[in-house]
Amino acid sequence: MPKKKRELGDLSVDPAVLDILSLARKEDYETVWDRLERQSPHCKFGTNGVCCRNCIMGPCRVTEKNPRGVCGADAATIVARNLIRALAAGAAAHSDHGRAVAVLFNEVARDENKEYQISDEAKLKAIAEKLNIDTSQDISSIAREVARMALEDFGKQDEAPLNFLKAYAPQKRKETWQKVEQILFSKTDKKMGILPRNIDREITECMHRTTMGVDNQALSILAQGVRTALADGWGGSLIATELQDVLFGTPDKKVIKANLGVLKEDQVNIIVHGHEPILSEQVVAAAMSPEMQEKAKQVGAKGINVAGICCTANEVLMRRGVPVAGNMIHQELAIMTGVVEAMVVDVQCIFPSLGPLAKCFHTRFISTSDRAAFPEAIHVQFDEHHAREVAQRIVEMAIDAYSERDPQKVHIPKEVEEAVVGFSVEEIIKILGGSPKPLVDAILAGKIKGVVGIVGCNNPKVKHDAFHISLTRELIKKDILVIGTGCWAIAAAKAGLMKIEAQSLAGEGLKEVCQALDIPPVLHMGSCVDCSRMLVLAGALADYLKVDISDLPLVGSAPEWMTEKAVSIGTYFVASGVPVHLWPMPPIGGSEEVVGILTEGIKELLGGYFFVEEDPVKTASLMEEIIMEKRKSF
Ligand code: XCC
Ligand code: SF4
Repeated sequence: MPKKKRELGDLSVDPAVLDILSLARKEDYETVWDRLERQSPHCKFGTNGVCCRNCIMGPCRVTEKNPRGVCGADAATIVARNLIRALAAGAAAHSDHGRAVAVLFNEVARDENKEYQISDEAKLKAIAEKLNIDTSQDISSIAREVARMALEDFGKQDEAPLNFLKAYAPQKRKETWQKVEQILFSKTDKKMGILPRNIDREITECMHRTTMGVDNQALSILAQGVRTALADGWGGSLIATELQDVLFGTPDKKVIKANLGVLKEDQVNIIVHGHEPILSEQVVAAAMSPEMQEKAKQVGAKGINVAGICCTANEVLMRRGVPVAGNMIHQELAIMTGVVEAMVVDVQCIFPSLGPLAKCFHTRFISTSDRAAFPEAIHVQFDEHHAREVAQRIVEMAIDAYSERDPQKVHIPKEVEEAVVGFSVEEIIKILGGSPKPLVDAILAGKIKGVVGIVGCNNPKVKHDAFHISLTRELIKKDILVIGTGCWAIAAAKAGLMKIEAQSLAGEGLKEVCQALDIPPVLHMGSCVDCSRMLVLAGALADYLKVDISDLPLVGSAPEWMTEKAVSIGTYFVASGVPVHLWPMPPIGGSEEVVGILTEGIKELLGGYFFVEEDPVKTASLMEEIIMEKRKSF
């Protein structure tokens, strides 16, 4: 007997999603929700983090009755090891993205790649200044020096902290990290470094420590997790963001369109999905070229329409104003509209279900990265040295597919919203008139009580976008400015919370500030790697006030998280001094010790900590309490 399906209305708050979902049920297209249902109920050992597969004496599952694995590892060890393995994978994803950008940037700086160029010299100089590089040299010498310091952070073998962390983290926070290392050493007699030395090394060390018979104490294991997360936030992700800005331009304020309604019935539709703008920038440029537009007309289309999904969407909407078709959950639904000629992907958050699904349509599902293969995909190998040529080939494949579109299968939801996006730190400071002072003043005067940064994913276990949107609405009502990235940002854009008109949903104080600055009360700061922009903003406020980040009325949240990357992001915010809310509960419930460290113990040391709450309204109240408490000493 097949299980009873969840009611449509329980799956998402987005009418475009519900529209396509009822079509999917009618046509029997399989979705992420169907597969979730078949995987439920989930294994309890996995959910609580107490299943260990780290050696072949196991797999071991510890319980109260059976508290040790074959090697003798207890629940705390197993839970902590599993957690930092996930964290390391997340940090690896962000940082491998950062590496690709750094390697390309180095080639561009050395004139070894003519397909890309330095687009933002002002940003390059600003980065160089932070890194203490002489900016009176010519641009390519500055670029080479910046590239060297970025690449060094992936490969240096000394014990000094990362170049980028030293250059970007606020003074007081760096002192805090050093102090924490000393406290941990004096309390435990064991060195427990938390300042990252080399991005790859910290990830490798996570793997080393968590293999059978190495690090078997929760605190020690979690300290390495903190170090790895910091290597991501103030290292790999930050390098990705900063060097992408130099190559492709620093985002500025612009208006975009969001939701599945951005797809066009009379045009060739190309969806770029994944994470790295190195590919998507070129696809967008090729599609916009007069030559390709002309080719599209020859097959009877009015033109070529590029739209994004996931963080690739966030990258190209922030810099190019490209419309966004949706967040993570939309990837299968977009193909079901029947009008997607090509779905072009690189890495991360791409369902392997897309290949077989695309086969039900004329859609070309095109993989491009040498790091990622998918069943039933057409692989077009991307190559930075022939980027334009490859991008053009991809666009041509989409144009070819147009004539195979089946009009019977066309179903485009009408939903489209407008959003004001593009809030890089540089743009925010520019809007503030050149210094963080007006924002700080508004916070001091209580017009803005504090700032909450929301990040992260969609997870079909949680009603799609529901938590994102109600939490955001509750916060702005309470005069709390909301900033964020990733699939949250796309949710907020689709819900109209990033329109100027959304000012009317804000409390009186926040509304007044937003009106004066002509900004929405909810700010899109970019993709997941751009969470580094939030760190930089927090650092700028802290340095301006000569306080630590943990003194500021800031809170973070990942309310519909699912990826390992979110574990790393949450942890680097906590380690940078920010309390972070999570929902769903991470897989740590099997160890009270680990839960205790991450929700309490870590607070005394680093100022940040995790808390879990299922209800958006309660979450907003908890955040307000934290903010009001911080304001007392502020
Ligand atoms: Fe992936 Fe970055 Fe999560 Fe969206 S938010 S589901 S990680 S695309 Ni980062
Ligand atoms: Fe079991 Fe220990 Fe091996 Fe893990 S490392 S599978 S707990 S024996």
